[in-house]
Amino acid sequence: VLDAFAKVVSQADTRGEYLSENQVNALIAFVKDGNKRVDVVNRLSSNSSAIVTDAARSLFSEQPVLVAPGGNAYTNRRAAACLRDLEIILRYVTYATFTGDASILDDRALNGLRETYVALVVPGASVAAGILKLKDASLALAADPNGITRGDCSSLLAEVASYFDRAAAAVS
Ligand code: PEB
Repeated sequence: VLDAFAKVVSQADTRGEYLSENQVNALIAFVKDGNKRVDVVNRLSSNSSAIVTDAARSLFSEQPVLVAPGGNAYTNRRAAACLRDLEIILRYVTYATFTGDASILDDRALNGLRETYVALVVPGASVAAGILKLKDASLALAADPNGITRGDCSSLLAEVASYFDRAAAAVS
């Protein structure tokens, strides 16, 4: 598991070089925007159950076959597994957002996930649709200017979006 600092250090070490000025400047920007990053993580974490249940409800209403008899999320046990999966993805996205690096998401959640779903006959495209619903709700929450000093969060929000896109691409 890497973070924004460890990643740059390990890349420099592989080349046997000092950190470049560009790399140092990128890390200074990372530190300067640290409060925004932590605020976004807090918002997503403290609203996680609403984000997840809304995403699942919306997915099931768009794709009712999932919860109809014979559907992959049919029976309470499977519907619960589906909610749990979305919760896990959201949690790892918050970790990646916090560390500023996708490696924890890749290594601990996405690696082998497609194969797991194929083996379980879980429809990957539907999981991806659910993840994109998590993304939309999360970005709306993260960008909500209420109760917070306004600032430019565009690059941070693009980064958060990229973690959801990465997760959706990994299963679809
Ligand atoms: C991944 N999901 C399921 C299983 C595993 C995962 C390992 C099998 C074991 C179990 O049921 O607990 N676990 C999950 C994950 C990590 C992990 C992401 C990462 C660290 O450890 N079914 C649908 C929807 C979708 C869904 C489209 C969006 O129709 C999910 C939710 N996942 C789903 C379902 C099951 C499952 C298991 C329904 C149960 C399948 C079954 O038992 O038949």
